[in-house]
Amino acid sequence: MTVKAKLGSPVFYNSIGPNPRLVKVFMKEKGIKIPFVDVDLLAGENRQQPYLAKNSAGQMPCLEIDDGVFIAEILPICEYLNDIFPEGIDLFGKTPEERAITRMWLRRIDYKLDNSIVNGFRFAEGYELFKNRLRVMPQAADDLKKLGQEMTLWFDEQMADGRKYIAGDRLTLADFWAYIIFDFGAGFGQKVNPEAKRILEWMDRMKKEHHSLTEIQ
Ligand SMILES: N[C@@H](CCC(=O)N[C@@H](CS)C(=O)NCC(=O)O)C(=O)O
Repeated sequence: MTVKAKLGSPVFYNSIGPNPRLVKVFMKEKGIKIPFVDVDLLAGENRQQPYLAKNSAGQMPCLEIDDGVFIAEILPICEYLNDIFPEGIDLFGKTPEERAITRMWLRRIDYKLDNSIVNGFRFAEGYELFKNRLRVMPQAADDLKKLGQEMTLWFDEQMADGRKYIAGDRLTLADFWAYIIFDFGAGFGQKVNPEAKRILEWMDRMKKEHHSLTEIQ
């Protein structure tokens, strides 16, 4: 009996947005098929009951495990799915060292790119949508967007050693997460820094090699 059969199928609480997109892309890359429940983020369903009882942080996505346990935060969600569906492409790494390196880059993407690019959006173009959900700081938006551009260059410099991917020579979840954040920013007026030539080349390659990134928006 596989672990999957023992636990039954998890359920994915889905919406628009870069965080749910990463989990959907991850599932597509791994060939994981589980039931989805759509939550209307634009209408704020994620900030009300009954969703809040599943994820008290009120954000999307979350994953329900069949014994009534809910997991939020995209990294633990992907790691959990990876553990129970170990077949297919490996986007974390085979050894403790490889997995730690993958997580290191995922954290760097969260802190250096997501925080600046996504909050730059929330505090400007996303202001009306977010003003009653979060502390929005419109006065910080331009600086966050500039920081996003600087951080893009930092990631570009990391690739100066000739690495093929964000975390080195292995394709990892970090590639998909960074791509999705850059793509999100570009969709809302934060074009990828044109000086970040290596990042632009890598994005082009990712898009050509991984159709999940164009199929799943
Ligand atoms: N740290 C969270 C971030 C989740 C997040 O920011 N989700 C966005 C969608 S991409 C969201 O729920 N936005 C609507 C809201 O905050 O009301 C994770 O890893 O899942």
